[in-house]
Amino acid sequence: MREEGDSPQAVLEELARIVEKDVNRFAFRALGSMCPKPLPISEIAYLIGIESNVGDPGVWEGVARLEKEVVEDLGALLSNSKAVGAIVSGGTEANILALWAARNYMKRREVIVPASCHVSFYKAANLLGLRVIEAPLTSDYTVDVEFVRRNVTKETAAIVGIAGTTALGAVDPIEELSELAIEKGVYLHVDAAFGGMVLPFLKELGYEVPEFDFKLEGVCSITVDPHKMGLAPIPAGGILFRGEELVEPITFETPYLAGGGARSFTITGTRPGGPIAAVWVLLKVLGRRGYRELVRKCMMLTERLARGIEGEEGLELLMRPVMNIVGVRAKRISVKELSLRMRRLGWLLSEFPTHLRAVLMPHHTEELVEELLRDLKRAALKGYVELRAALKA
Ligand code: 0PR
Repeated sequence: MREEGDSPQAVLEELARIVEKDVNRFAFRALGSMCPKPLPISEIAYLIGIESNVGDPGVWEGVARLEKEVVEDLGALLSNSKAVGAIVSGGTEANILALWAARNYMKRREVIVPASCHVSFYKAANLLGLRVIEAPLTSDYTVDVEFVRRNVTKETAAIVGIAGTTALGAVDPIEELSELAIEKGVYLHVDAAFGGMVLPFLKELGYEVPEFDFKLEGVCSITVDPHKMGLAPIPAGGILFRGEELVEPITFETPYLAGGGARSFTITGTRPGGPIAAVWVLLKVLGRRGYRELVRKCMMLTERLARGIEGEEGLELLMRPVMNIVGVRAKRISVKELSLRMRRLGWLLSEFPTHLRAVLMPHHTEELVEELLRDLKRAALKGYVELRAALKA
C-alpha cells in the first residue's frame, strides 16, 4: 500500500485492465465452468443487498426474511418446504456442514463416499476427523450400492450420494441409498450442488429422472447451489436439512449481536446478503417455467454435442448425458494430449483423468457447440501432420 492514494479513475482503469479477461470469459470458448453467466437482474439485486450481513439477522431483517423465503422455495423444489437451511459460500461449505451435522447427530466418525465425489468431502472429512471409505463406481459411473451396504458398520455416521457428479453429471441410485440408510439407521447426504436445479426441471420436461430429493425418506440433507444452475452470482451455495433436529448439534449462539442474539449453523459468521437478494430475485423472476426453459436449452445443446461426438469416428462419449454435462475422449490420443491441443485451439475445458468435460450453459450457443465439435474432431487426429493439415484446411 502506498502512502498516498491514486486517483479513483486511474485505480478503476487499472482494475478493469487486470480483470478484463475474467470479465470477458463468457464471451470466449469456456465450457469448463459449472458457474454460468449470472442473469443481469441478479447482479442488480446483488448490489441492492451488498451492504447487508445476514449473520446479524436482527439488524438485517430484510435479507434474513429473503433467506427464509429462498430456503423455503428451494425446499419446495426438492419436495420439502419445511426444510431448514441456509445460503452459504458454495457447495464446499454446504457439504462440510452436512458431514458436520451427520457426525454430531450420529456421534460416529466414519463416512462412505462414492469415488466420484467432489474434493469437498475429503476437505470435510479432514477437518472433522472422519475416516473416509471410498465406494467404487459401477460401469455406469454411479456408486456401487452393494459395496456401500457391505461397508456400513456401527462406526458409520453417513453415506453420501451424488445427484450430478462433478465429472459427468451422473446420478447415483439415491432411492437405493435411501432404503439402505433407513434400514441401517445412518445419515444420508445428497450432493445435488449442480443437479438440484436441473433434475426437477428435467422431470417437468418429460425426461425420465431418478428420485433424489426429500421425497425419499432416508435423505437427511441436500446440497443445492444457486451459483451453479440457479444462475446466481458467486457466492451462493445452498444447504437444506430435512428438519431442525439435524442442525441442532451444529447450532451456536452469538448472544452479543447488535440485532439481538442469533443462532446459526453456518461456518462463516458474517454472511453477505447480496447473493441472497440475487437468488431471491431470480427465483421470483424466472419461476419454474423460466428455469425449465433454460434447462431445455442446455439439454438441446448437450444433445447436439453428444450426438456429434457419437457420430465422430475418432471421438468417444463417456456416457449418455443425464444432464448438461458431457464427457469426451479421443480414441487414438491420450486425454492429456487432447486437452493440450484443445487449449491451443483456444478452448477452456476441464481435464479429468479419463476425459475432458464440457458443461453446456444457458449463455452458450449452437454455433459454439458446432465449433467445439469441429475442433474436437481435428484435435483427436492421431498425428501432428494430420492435425496441421486439418488446421490449414
Ligand atoms: N459438489 C459438486 C458435485 C461439485 O461439482 C462442486 C464444485 C462442489 C460440490 C463444490 O462447490 P463449490 O465450488 O461451490 O464449493 N464443482 C465445480 C467443479 O469442480 C466447481 C467449479 C466451479 C470449478 C466453477 C470451476 C469453475 O469455474 O467443476
